[in-house]
Amino acid sequence: MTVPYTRWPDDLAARYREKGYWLDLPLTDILERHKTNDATAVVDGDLVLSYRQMAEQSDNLAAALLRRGVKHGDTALVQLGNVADLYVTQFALFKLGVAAVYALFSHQRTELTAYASQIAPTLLIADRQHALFQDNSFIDTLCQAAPAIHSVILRNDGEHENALETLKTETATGYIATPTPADEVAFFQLSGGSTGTPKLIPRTHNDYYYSIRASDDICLINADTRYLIALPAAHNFAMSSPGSLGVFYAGGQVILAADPSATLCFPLIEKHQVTDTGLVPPAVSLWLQTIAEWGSNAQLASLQRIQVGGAKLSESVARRIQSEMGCQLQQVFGMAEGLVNYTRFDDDEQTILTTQGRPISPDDEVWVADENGHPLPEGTTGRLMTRGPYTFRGYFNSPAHNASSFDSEGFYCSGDLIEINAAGNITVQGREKDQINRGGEKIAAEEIENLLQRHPDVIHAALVSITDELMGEKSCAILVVSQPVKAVALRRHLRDLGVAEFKLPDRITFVDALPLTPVGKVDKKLLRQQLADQQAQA
Ligand code: OOB
Repeated sequence: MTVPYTRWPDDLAARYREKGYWLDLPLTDILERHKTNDATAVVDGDLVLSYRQMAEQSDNLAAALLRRGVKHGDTALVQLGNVADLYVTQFALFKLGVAAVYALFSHQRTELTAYASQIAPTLLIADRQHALFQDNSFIDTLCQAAPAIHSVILRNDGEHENALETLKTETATGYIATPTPADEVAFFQLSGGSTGTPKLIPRTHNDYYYSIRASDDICLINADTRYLIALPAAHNFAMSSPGSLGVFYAGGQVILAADPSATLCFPLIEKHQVTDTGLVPPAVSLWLQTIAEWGSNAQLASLQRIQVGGAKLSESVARRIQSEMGCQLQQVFGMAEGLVNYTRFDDDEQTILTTQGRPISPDDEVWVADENGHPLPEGTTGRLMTRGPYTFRGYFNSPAHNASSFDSEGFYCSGDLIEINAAGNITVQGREKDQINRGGEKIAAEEIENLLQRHPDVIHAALVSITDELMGEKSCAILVVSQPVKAVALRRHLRDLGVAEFKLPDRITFVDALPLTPVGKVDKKLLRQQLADQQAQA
């Protein structure tokens, strides 16, 4: 059985093949190219894996899963942090032809349950080190929500016969990979979302592989690259822009860090002579602050380039990167749905400092629409519309949401407000989607509003962004309640429901009634304005 997804129309698919974007190769090819290479592929603390070892371990794992009843065409839910096992697992599942959701390590019950109930996985791979999997109670709940799960493989599960460590060492004799066809779903990316339930993005081998190869060219990735992954490794930025898969394609080295803190990353950069990394803007600010406090950037001497994306980088921070960190800046404006824009290293300084770059592909069609979907002239701000050889054509199993996210020609409306200059470079000016971008971590307002409204004392809830110097944006919940309730109790309520910590409101305020627009929707623009006014007065 293949995983259903919305395909590209035949004429576009033919063009993408003709132009050499789609090679009809599965993503397993990335590792296949290097399977006899003894060079280091991943450094994960004291663990160092060569390409050959990664190829062997992923074969072992694939064969062991097959013996446990996992089949080609199945789906899987995987939650692993920034560990080499994530990549071993990913290649094993590509080899088996199992389409997985790679949940972020910060995800909790709500997110995992939502993903599992959408894809009905047969396989769950998780880590005993995650609080949710310390005992079996959540596994039982998850299996109720997703009864097709028949195999549960846990990392750090001692000597258990179904421990990930056990499966990786069960030798695979004569294992032959059976990836899904290159124009089928390879795995699911996670949408930042703007709706009540987190949406899944089917990515095919063909489209993803193209974005990886093309990113490598633009980002100057080669066998000498030593790339530090300090953002969540399962996020699209860290996986493919150029991310781990880009580095593996080129035969370079991935160095893993559990988080982007300077105290953790600076010594890793020095020890492993890291040349490249990708960060979100708040991490850049913290790195700059550390350099200023220590009065030295000596530990970063090997770092040649830094990519910054996920949220808007301010020009003032951008200006400090070259001089204070001693490396070149590349801005990255991407989305898990597909389209990725980069500034190029040979762009003029103004472009690198003040724009979010231009698309990867000559066949990325990007234009700016007004609120009625009509094209706007160059240099005006409006809605980003795009389609292309690696931009998806529909969320998994979401016909209603797809109907409003795409126009009749298959252009995806990302919800970003952008401007495109004469040279084709994009500047992100704002956002129309109901989402908070908390330093690169995305919060769908509706998801949290729904959870807040499940508290017995909450009558109405609105979640909006407030500006924050470090994070860019933080979240504020504005509530109408039936009786006084403490902010701590509301946060506890959200934690009890099991939602990622970064989605908890940073601020909670109470009002008698939420302001409404003339059509009767909550007037979030007014709420944001009122909060900004309050902030200005404080
Ligand atoms: C990346 O992917 P997602 O899916 O977590 O978030 C996409 C959204 C964009 O629609 C935009 O609203 C925002 O994140 N965004 C930026 C930005 N990069 C992403 N907003 C302003 N400036 C930027 N440079 O965030 C992502 C995926 C691949 C590569 C890089 C980032």
